[in-house]
Amino acid sequence: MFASLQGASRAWGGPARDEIPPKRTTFASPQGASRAWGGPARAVQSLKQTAVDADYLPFDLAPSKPRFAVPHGAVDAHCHVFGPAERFPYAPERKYTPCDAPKEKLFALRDFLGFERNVIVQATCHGNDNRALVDALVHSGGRARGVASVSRDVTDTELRALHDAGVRGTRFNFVRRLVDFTPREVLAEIAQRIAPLGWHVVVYFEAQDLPELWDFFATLPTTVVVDHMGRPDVGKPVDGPEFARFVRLLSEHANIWSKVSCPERLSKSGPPAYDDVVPFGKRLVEAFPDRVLWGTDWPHPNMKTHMPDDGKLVDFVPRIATAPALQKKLLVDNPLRLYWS
Ligand code: 0GY
Repeated sequence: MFASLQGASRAWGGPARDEIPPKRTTFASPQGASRAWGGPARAVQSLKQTAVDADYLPFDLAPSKPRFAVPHGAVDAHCHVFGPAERFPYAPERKYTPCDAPKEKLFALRDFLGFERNVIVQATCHGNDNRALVDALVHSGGRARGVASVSRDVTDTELRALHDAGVRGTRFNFVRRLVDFTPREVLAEIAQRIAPLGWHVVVYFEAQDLPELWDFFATLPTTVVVDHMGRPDVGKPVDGPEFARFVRLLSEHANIWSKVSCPERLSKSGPPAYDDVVPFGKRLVEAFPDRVLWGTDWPHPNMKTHMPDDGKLVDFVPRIATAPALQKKLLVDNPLRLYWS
């Protein structure tokens, strides 16, 4: 078993086991820390800046090969790159410090799982510093597009440079454990700035916050893509009022899309099947076949219960998109239309 796990790891180019720091005493960037040495005070500060969170789970080193063969041209439309911290330090205002998850590992995983392209989404641990994202995009050979985070101070020149690198959207995050509050008028201003570039807005929020956010989403001037089905409580019925509200958001607003991603975050029944998430994803794929996207969410930041096997996540797709025509829309046609046309 162990031998085959190692083999699988080598097959997709995953990190050697000793590249993933053990929990608790590890550092995303020990070299960076030592270079920053300037006496005890600076050393302590530097180590604090790069210490991986004690409860942070590293990504799976040896995912299984999916049984589901994704259609030709498939896009993993939600994934991240983290660091390496030595080159691309994490943001001072971040709420968590992950293990490095660099572009080389992401591209190797893409190939191992059978995907052709990635959409890389800026994560909060990098704040509005999009350098790691841009570096991944420009080294992807045109096979990655990005969703950046920008502040209201971003210049038109900076926006143009992000566009030229392959950015096609900006992300507004409303999840309290991940970000500090940004006033709606600031976000509205940013949306007005990016709209002329043909970009869209990606929003991440918890289901219970949708009533309060509804009017803001309804007035956004761009396509709006909701992360992870609006994070439903899958312990509640798929026909219940909470998920019905989310379905109504998409029914009433033809510019709003949803990612049908992250069964591993939403499930209470757990891996590898994530059975309780299936009805939610299936409902959206069947009701809005032209406005759904799917992604691995690699490297799965802030998972607390378990780290998913990315191969098994791919095998989840045909359970929510049961017909080949739906699978092609979800994995190929929709992401190509939004990010590559
Ligand atoms: C995700 C989910 C999470 C993290 C972030 O930007 C982020 O830090 O999105 C999460 O913790 O739920 O999509 O990666």
